[in-house]
Amino acid sequence: MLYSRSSLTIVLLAIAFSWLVSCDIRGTDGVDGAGGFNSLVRTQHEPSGPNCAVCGTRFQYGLDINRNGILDDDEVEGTVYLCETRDPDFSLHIETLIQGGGGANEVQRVSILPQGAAVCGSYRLRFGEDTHSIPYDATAAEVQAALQLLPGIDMVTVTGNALGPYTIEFGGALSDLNVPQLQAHAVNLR
Ligand SMILES: [Ca+2]
Ligand SMILES: [Ca+2]
Repeated sequence: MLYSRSSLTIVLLAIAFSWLVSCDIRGTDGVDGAGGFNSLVRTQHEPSGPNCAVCGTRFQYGLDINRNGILDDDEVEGTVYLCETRDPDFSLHIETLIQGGGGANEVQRVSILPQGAAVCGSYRLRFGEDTHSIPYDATAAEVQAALQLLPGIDMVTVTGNALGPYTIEFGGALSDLNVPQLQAHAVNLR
């Protein structure tokens, strides 16, 4: 995460303090009462969109009016977004491990660099046409499914962990062929 634990704590304390002050101000309505309700904060991953350009974390806070230990939607008093702002220095590195032909299937490897650091975003792989957007933490099976949707690929075998690197062996109609190297496209990772 971009935000260190200490700065995050400061932000949350600031939220809690300003919220408590506002509670005091309207406290004369008597509804909340001196017995008080527990204040709760809930966090959620915020995807790319109008609130965060790429992604981030959504913090919502409020009083547990119905005392169920959960901050329900109708108990939310306010929302704060902490958005990822790291420099877009991620890239896809694609290399050919085994050149296909002469009895060998082509094997290529796709790595997200710096490895293991991405926290959100997506990319596309191009082989004649672009795949749909592949999430930064796609499993090998998801990468394989995305590639096999392309008209130029009927079968590939993808292995590797989520976050990569992914090893891709071309099979099916592309068995034993020297195929073009995959290309990275629309890389939008953080
Ligand atoms: Ca509740
Ligand atoms: Ca090749």
